[in-house]
Amino acid sequence: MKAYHQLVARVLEHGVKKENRTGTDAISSFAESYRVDLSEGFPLLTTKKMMFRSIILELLWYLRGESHIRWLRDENDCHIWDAWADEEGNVGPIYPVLWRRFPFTCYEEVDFEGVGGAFKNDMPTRKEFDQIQYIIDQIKENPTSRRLVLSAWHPGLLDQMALPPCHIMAIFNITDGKLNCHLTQRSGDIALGIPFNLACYAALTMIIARQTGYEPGIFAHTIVDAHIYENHVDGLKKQLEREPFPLPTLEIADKSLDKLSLEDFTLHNYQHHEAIRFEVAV
Ligand code: UFP
Repeated sequence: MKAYHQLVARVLEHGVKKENRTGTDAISSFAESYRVDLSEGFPLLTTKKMMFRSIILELLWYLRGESHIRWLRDENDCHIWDAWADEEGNVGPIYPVLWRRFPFTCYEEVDFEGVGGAFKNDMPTRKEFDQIQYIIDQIKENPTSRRLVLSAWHPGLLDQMALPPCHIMAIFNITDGKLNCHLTQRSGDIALGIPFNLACYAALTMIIARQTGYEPGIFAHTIVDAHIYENHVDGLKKQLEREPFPLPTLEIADKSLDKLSLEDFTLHNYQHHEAIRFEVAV
């Protein structure tokens, strides 16, 4: 995939060395973006082996709405979130909770039968909002909407989260009969995180397209702090020398959103180069 290789090359060329909260320095470039056309295939990198199973499991876990990783870790033997969870597997109100049960306070007026008759008062009540279902419903009812926003940034809950969300806002958009998605990411690890994030949101766009009857269109990605950790530079340079294979395709079963499981995702013709080991900066 050219777009990813060009992104890596740009950050290597223009990035400047920056300290960060991890012990490993990185070279960072501000506000990088790229786009891929989902009609050309499923954007899973071919110049290194990608963990397709983990990508889909992580996405299915996001869609479950839970504040712990027990389904991922214990039932599916997938350990990508272990480093951020406590022993019981709790990670707090991160993506799954924010996507499916975004907590908020509602100040609607409530009628009371009081002495002297009915009166109105504003009584704050706690509610939860399913952003994914909202987006699906809105696409069906109002496909020209420019308000198809999935937000994972909740300032009031940051101190309860294992890791403040990195991919913080996805905006879906129907143009020319196709479902596009633009993702804003506040911080992106180019070697490890970005290939995962790209494949995850491409699959999410395909799921939502399937649920609403549209063809998937463009996935566009803006990464505000796009960085390459110093110990990833050699691996990425090696990866840039590899010739990409044609993209695989992803087939998703025609099922309702909450019935989807790993077996419903079939990857066809995934040809890839061998894996490259990159250390995670925790
Ligand atoms: N990171 C990603 N994508 C993710 C994710 C984390 O690139 O989906 F969860 C990387 C970005 C950064 C680190 O290198 O993890 C998070 O650190 P910080 O919160 O300091 O930005």
